[in-house]
Amino acid sequence: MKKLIAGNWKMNASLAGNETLVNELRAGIGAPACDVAICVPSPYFQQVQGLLAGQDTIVMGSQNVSSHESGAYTGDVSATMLKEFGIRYAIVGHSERRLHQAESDTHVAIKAERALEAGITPIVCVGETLREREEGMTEFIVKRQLAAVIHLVGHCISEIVVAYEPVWAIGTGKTATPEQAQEVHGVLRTQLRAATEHADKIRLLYGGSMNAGNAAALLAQPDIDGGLIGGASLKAADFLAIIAAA
Ligand code: 3PY
Repeated sequence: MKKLIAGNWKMNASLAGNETLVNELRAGIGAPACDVAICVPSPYFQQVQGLLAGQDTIVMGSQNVSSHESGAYTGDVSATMLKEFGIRYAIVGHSERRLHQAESDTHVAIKAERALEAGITPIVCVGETLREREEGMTEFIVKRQLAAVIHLVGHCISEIVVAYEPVWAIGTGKTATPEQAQEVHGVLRTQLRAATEHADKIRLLYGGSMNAGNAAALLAQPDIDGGLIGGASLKAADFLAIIAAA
C-alpha cells in the first residue's frame, strides 16, 4: 500500500519559519512514492493553506480536533472548522495530549468519530509508557487504546490511520528498533483484522523519533506503512530524506 509520511510540528511554528519550511519542502519534494502531510498548529492553517496552494503533493493536517460538534466549548476547534481550511488528517490521542490534557481512550475515540463525520482522516495514536513496557503491558495498552476507537466508529474503522508511538521514544531521542516496532504493528494489524475485512488497507504509522537515519529500516517492516514524524519534520532536508525512504 502507499505509505504515508506525516509531519507533526507540535507547538513549533512561526509565520516566517513556516514560509521557509514549506517553500523548501515544495522545492525539494519532486514526485514522492508516498503520501505526505504536515500537521500544523491551528493559527497557521490559513497561512499554510496559502503556501501549499497550486500543488496537491503535500496536504495539511491538524494536531487535534474537538470532541464536540459546535457550541460553548472555549478554545476548541471543531472538525467542520478544520474542513474549511482544507485539513485532510487530524492527529487524535497523541501521548502528549493523553498526558497533559488527560484525554481518555473514550475521549480520543469520540474525536476520531468527529473527524470521520467531517470527512477528515483521524490519525489515532497509541503507545505504551516505559513503565508499561517494562511491566510487559505493551500489548494490553495499545489494544485497549485501539479497541475504544473500533468500538465507537464501527465499520468506519477502515478509514482511520493508526500511529504506534511508544511514549518512551517521544522527545527522548530513543527509537524502537524495527523489530520492536514491527512486533506491536503486528499486534495492531491482527486486532484490526478481527474488526474489519479491510484491515490490510489501514495504514499503521510508526512515530517516536523517526528520523532520516532510522526511517528506511523502520519503513522496511511489513506492517509499518509510514511515519508520524516529530522533530525531524521541522527541517526540510530531514523530512525530505524520510519521504525519499518511504
Ligand atoms: C515524535 O516523533 O516525537 C512524535 O511525537 C511524533 O508525533
